[in-house]
Amino acid sequence: MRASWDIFCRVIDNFGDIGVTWRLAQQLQREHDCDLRLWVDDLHSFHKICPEVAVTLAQQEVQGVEVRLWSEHFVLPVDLSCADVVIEAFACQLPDDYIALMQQKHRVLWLNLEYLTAEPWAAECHAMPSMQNGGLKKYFFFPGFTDKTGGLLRETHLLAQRDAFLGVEQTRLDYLAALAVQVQPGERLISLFAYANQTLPSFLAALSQDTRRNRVLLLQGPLSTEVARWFDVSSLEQGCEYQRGTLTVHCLPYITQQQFDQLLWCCDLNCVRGEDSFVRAQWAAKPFLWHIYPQHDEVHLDKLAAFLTLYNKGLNEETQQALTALWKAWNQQQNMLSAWQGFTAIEETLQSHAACWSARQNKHADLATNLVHFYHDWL
Ligand code: TRH
Repeated sequence: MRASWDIFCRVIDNFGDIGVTWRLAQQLQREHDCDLRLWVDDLHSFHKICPEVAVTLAQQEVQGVEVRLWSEHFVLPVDLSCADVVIEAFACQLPDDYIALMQQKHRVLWLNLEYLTAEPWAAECHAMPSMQNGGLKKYFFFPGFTDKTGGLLRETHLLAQRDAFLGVEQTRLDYLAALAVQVQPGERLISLFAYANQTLPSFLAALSQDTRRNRVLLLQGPLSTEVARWFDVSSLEQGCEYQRGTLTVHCLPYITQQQFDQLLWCCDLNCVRGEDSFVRAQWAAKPFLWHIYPQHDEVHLDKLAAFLTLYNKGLNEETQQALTALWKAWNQQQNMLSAWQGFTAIEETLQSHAACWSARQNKHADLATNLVHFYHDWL
């Protein structure tokens, strides 16, 4: 009998919550023969990264996954049954009526899928139960970078698909041509996906005064206004390119998650943010620059430092310092010029390190597999 899984996702303010839960829902359904229902409270955000989603339908099937619209004070359909496994993504607070269903069903595995962090305390809290009303237990499930955590989202064939894509240069050129991007010989191709960042002008200046030409592919998001201002134009037109010095910038449309992965595979440096693109950049096995989701009291800087402590292992002192300086400048709005020069000096080392990191992380069981194993052990 196939196990039924409900994943509840509340879109906070960007795409990561739906980005993570949509990938997870697809993988559980495709690779682990689960019956999936993905509950999302914002179909408009979902539609931007998955155009097949119809924003007007409260219930629909997308790529084999049942997608249901929910909201905070959601009245459950009368015939709704509770799933065998319920994933409350990022502590999104399940509807009270659904919790009542769980209490009636009694035997239901309730998991809180936490945000990804490399901080050591996550491994200590991973898989810990917390007693809830009505005799229910909720388990805290922490993604992570070691076997003591829930692992990272990684579809079974992802790295093989990456290698096949990059194995034929024409595939890469065709992908870029479809985005109206022609890379010139010797250019560094950079994807840029970040939050609003005061140090963006200094980053663009550094890229425009470089000894090597830089071609930046700008993803949809808050940076385009600032980039337009830096080029002294009112807005960036998709399909156009903007040049200053050794810098050329293209503004991309919204692309699907699969296209997003392929973009990261094409580039020489990936500037990513949040959680999902941060993980996908690691599977792209290219040097990357992470703009962490800013939090109050700068607690996000502890998360950043914890990841760098892990990632820097195996790099010599000079490389560690240069990488840390670049990430620090980007995340703490410091001038990027000297940090960028430091990065270009260690770029080759980082290219081989990124490949090693991806291969090392690939040795850990992935998040979906760990969730399914956790369920089977719990039964
Ligand atoms: O969008 P984000 O900033 O999401 C953030 C993080 O998840 C953060 O942890 C969370 O606290 C906050 O939301 C509420 O960054 P992230 O995590 O990289 O998710 C972006 C997703 O959007 C990722 O799956 C890639 C996808 N994407 C596309 O597929 N196509 C696009 O064109 C764009 C711009 C994004």
